[in-house]
This record gives sequence, structure tokens and C-alpha cells, in this order.
Amino acid sequence: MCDSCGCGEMPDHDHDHGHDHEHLPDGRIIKVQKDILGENNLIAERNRGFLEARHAACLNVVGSPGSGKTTLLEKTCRDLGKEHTFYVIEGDQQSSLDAERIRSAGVKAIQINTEYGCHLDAGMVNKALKELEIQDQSLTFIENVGNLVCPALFNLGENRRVVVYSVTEGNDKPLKYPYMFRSAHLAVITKTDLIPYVDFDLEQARADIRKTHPGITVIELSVKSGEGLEAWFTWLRELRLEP
Ligand SMILES: Nc1nc2c(ncn2[C@@H]2O[C@H](COP(=O)(O)OP(=O)(O)OP(=O)(O)O)[C@@H](O)[C@H]2O)c(=O)[nH]1
Ligand SMILES: [Mg+2]
Repeated sequence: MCDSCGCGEMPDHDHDHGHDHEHLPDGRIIKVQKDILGENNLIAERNRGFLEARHAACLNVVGSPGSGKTTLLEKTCRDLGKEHTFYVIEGDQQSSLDAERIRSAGVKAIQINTEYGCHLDAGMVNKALKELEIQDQSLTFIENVGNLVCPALFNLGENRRVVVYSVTEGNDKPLKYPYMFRSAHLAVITKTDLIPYVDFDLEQARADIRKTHPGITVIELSVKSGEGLEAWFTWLRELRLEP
């Protein structure tokens, strides 16, 4: 995890970062990680309370860069935007490209730039939730920084975590990055329209996701063709706020 070694503050480093931290005293990395996650969890609980007070739901959408997170959220905002009040918090290292895409789909969005950071934390989300002035009974999507590693560790106070996994990433991701799949409530396999053109075994993907996280719900869809989208919309409509 980058914050356990201070990668998030790279500009202040006066040494090459390609090392394994053996020079740190025993236990120091673990202690820092514990402190960061402990503080994060406290703020995540505040976020949870903030949302609960408004009977509002929040989904943390995670996955590799380019897996199709924004495309899925754009489509959801366009197709269900009249039915539900949505908000989107976008996390990227730089730019406001994703927030602009969401705004074009008619939904209020805030862009967070993490610069050298590789994930959103609960404090960033806390500020964004307040800035959005979310309405009662609304649904806020948080699109996390594209990354299959660090976002798995950071509770943002969300009700559910959704991992978006595209067929172009190859079959090995659930077994190589199990924490992300294990921490998610729903796995969305995207870009299924591309299956004829890539080496991707859908059966194997389902089996590996379930091996990593038995009982997880898996939805397969293509935003491009529209196939499978209704299952995602149904999952959203049936979302209940209790844990
Ligand atoms: N063929 C196909 N392409 C898709 C689909 N969904 C997304 N894409 C394309 O995949 C690319 C990446 O999509 P994004 O939605 O920007 O991916 P992202 O996960 O938000 O990426 P980051 O924000 O950088 O992590 C874009 O060129 C999309 O048009 C799909 O269902 N089928
Ligand atoms: Mg995106």
C-alpha cells in the first residue's frame, strides 16, 4: 500500500523510490499502515452516519484503469437519471475528464485529484459529500482511482463496493488481485461485446471470482451493446441500505 511507505508524498522524497524499505526500523511500516487505516475508518464511519441521516446510499466503484467504470456510470446516469437522484464523486490522479463526462450525462459530479496518491480515502469523500449537498434518498457513486490494489484497503463509508472488471484485462486478475474481489459485494464483468476478439473465458472468470469470494453476485454486461445492462439496473433498484 503506497501510503504505508509514504508514496503519496513522493515530491518530498530525497531518494529513489525503487526500494523495499529494509532501512526502516522493524514494525514501522505496519504501525504507519495501522494508524492510517484506523484514522480512515473513523472518518468512514462519519460518512456512513452522514449518509444514514439522509437515508442515502453510496457505492464505491473500483477496478483497473480503463475497465469501463465511467462509461457504466454515464450510461446509468443517462438511463436512470429521471428515476433516481444520483451524484458522482470522481477520483483520478489528475484532470477533471471523468467528472465532465458525468456532468454531460446530467448528473452533479465532483472531481477529486489525488496527484501521487493511488486511491481515495474517507477524508476526501467526506469533503466531497458535503460539497455535493446530497438530497435525502439519493444515491452517490464514488468512482475510485483506477487501481486493483490500494482502494481495496480503504473503507469510504460506502454501503456497497462494486468491482468493474473488463474482458480485455485477461483471466488472471481475480486470482492475482484477490483482495479487491473479496472486498466487493458485486463484480461487474464489462465489455462482453469484445469477447470474440480477446482471449477471455467467461466461465473461468466467474469461477475464479467465486473462488476468491464465494457467494458474490456477478453481472456480465456490455455498455456498448446494452446486453446485460438490465441486470445491473435491477441490482441498483433492489439495493437496500442495511448492511
Ligand atoms: N467495446 C466496449 N468498450 C467499452 C465498454 N465500456 C467501456 N468501454 C471503453 O473502454 C474505455 C475505457 O472506459 P472508461 O469508462 O473511461 O474506463 P474507466 O474505468 O473509467 O477508466 P479510468 O477512469 O481511467 O480508471 C473507453 O474507450 C470506453 O469507451 C463496453 O462495454 N464495450
Ligand atoms: Mg473513469
